[in-house]
This record gives sequence, C-alpha cells and structure tokens, in this order.
Amino acid sequence: MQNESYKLYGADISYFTGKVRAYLRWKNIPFEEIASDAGVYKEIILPRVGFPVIPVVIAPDGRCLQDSTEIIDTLESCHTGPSVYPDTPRQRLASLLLETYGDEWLVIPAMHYRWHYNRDWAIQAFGALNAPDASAEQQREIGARRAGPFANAAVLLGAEPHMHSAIEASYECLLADLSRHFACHPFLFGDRPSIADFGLIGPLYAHQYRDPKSGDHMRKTAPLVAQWVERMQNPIPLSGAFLPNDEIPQTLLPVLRRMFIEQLPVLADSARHVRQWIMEHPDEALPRVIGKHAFMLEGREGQRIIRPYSLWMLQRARDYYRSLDSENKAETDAMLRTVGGEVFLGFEDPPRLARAGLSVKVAQ
Ligand SMILES: N[C@@H](CCC(=O)N[C@@H](CS)C(=O)NCC(=O)O)C(=O)O
Repeated sequence: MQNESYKLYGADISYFTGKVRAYLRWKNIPFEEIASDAGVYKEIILPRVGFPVIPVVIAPDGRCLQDSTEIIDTLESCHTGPSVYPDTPRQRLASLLLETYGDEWLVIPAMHYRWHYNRDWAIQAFGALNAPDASAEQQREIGARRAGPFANAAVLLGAEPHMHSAIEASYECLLADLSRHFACHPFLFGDRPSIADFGLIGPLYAHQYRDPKSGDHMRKTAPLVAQWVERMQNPIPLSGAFLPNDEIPQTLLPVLRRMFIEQLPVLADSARHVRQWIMEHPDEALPRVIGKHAFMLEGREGQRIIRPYSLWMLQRARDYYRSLDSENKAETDAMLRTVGGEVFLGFEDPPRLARAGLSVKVAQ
C-alpha cells in the first residue's frame, strides 16, 4: 500500500531543510520529517542520492527529490492551488533573484555567525543530530568531526577575520531594511509567501533565528524579521495573494539594491571564470569549486571560492528574463535600473548549465 505522506529527510540545524519545510507547510502538503542521523545517511540518503546531503524528499510514489529548488519546482508542478511563483513579470523576476540571494549569498552571514559566535552550540547540535543516543561528550566529539567541513566553509565563502566587520555591517543593514518592509507587508511581495521568502528563510531560520546567539540578536534588533520567521514557520496554508498590478513594494527596493551591489558582481566574475575554465578544460567535468576570486563587501576586499552552482541558480532568473516580450522587458528593465541592476542587464552568461549532484555541468 502506498504511504500518502511525503518524507522529508532533514535537520533543524539545516539551511535548506528550513526552506523546504516552510514550503511544504505553506503548500499544505502532508509530510513527515525524519531527522538525518548517521543511520539515515547510510540507509536512505547515500543509496538513493549517491552523496551525503540534506534535505532529501521521498514522494509517496517512491520518487527521490534532492535540491531545495528542484523539490519545490517538482511539487509546484504536481500540486494544484496557489503558487509560490508570482506570475507577473517584475514580481516573478525579483522573486527568482531574491531566491538566489537567500540561497547563495546570505550563506556568508549565516556561516559566519554560526561558526564564529555559536560554534560550541553548533558542534553539540551536529553531534546530537548524528548520534542522538550518544552521551553529551561523545556527541561533542562526533559533532566536531562532522561539523569540520561546514565550519571551514565559513572562511572559504568569504568570512576571513578581516571581513567579519563588513559581513556584520551588511547583515545589520539587511535586517534594518527587512524590518522596514515587514512593518508594511507580511511577506516580501504582499500577503502570500513567494519563492523569495522561501529563499530567505534558509539562512534566516536555522542559522540566524534558531542558533542561540544569532536568534537573541535578531529578536532584539529586528523583532519584525523574527515575527516573519515565525509566520514562515507557522503559515496559514495556501492563504493570501501577491500585491496587485505587479507592484514591487518600495520597501523591498533596498533589499534588491543590496543584492545587486554585493552579489551580482560576484556572479558576473564567476561566469567569466567558468567560461575560461571550460575553455581550458574542454573534456573535463566542472568541479564544485573552481578556485577563488576577490569580492567586495562594505568597502572591504575579501577572497572567496567560485561556485559554478550559484550560476545555475541565476540562470533561472536569466531564463525567465529572456522569455519576456519587449513590453514586459521594458517594465522589468526600468525596475532593475532603479535598484542598480545594470550588471544583470548586461550579464554575460556562461554556457548553459544543468544541475549535477551538488554542482553543475555544461548542459548537452
Ligand atoms: N543547493 C542545495 C544544497 C543542499 C545543501 O547544501 N545542504 C547542506 C545542508 S543545509 C548539506 O547537506 N551539504 C552537504 C555538502 O555541502 O557537502 C539545496 O538547495 O538543497
């Protein structure tokens, strides 16, 4: 007999599990969440996915879905009811861009605050997830081993010591901008959460709300953002509408502007590196990381790894933009220009990319 409920293999401490969980709740899709301890990785995730990752969703028909974006897109295509994708051009493009911002850029403050302010707590939590029945001491040992790559990732993604103050300044401004927005609107585009809200909830739930020191800081300095996190956790399923007339709220413009200032130049330079890498390695698969490049944040220069996967996320927004007719393009262009979106307008795309495991490959 078929089990009617989806299974979400994830964790409370996981960025992308928070994104998928919030989506499943809003979409009113019945699911059971299973904490991914060592046994789950060994018996479910590795045999079905081939590499260790969460979240993973197993559908009632046995289909295995991995990658939060593909999970949401697959479920959107087979569950009727209101969509998390606005269907008007400016809102749709802005929501795809902000999903990329949440998924691929806000990972910098998320990892920085977790590993530089909540480290001991996070190590214990990694251990407790992996070996729920072990002693606290064993959990700390296991946690320290399991958390190693994630803790290193904070620095690789750009959180070197001399960048900490810039990361914090940028995050504080984002919280202030979002606070002004949530004083006027319950979600980013009105009364209904969009794919952009689900993108932002990744970093802003597990790391910035739930990690103890980060959560205290958010509740104290940005209570309206904390309340949005709570709305995203306990939504009224399938409720609400996006703003009429394809309106982009004025209060969302600073958030888009921040994305264009901080992330777009990095994506443009990543595209340049990917094109170059493919030219120099014509017969090789793109690795998950292709070296490092410089980036700027709040006037400071740092170094970070170049991840081709981020360009696959941007490609979704680029595809949508290219699909627009000239009238709609003119409308979106005007919106983009008011928030410094020139880099997006003149973006030089890499070759077409397809997802491949935790990275991407050149599409055939
Ligand atoms: N882009 C993927 C990434 C999934 C992901 O990075 N998951 C983290 C935990 S939140 C993980 O398991 N990472 C393993 C790794 O990076 O090797 C998604 O949207 O689901």
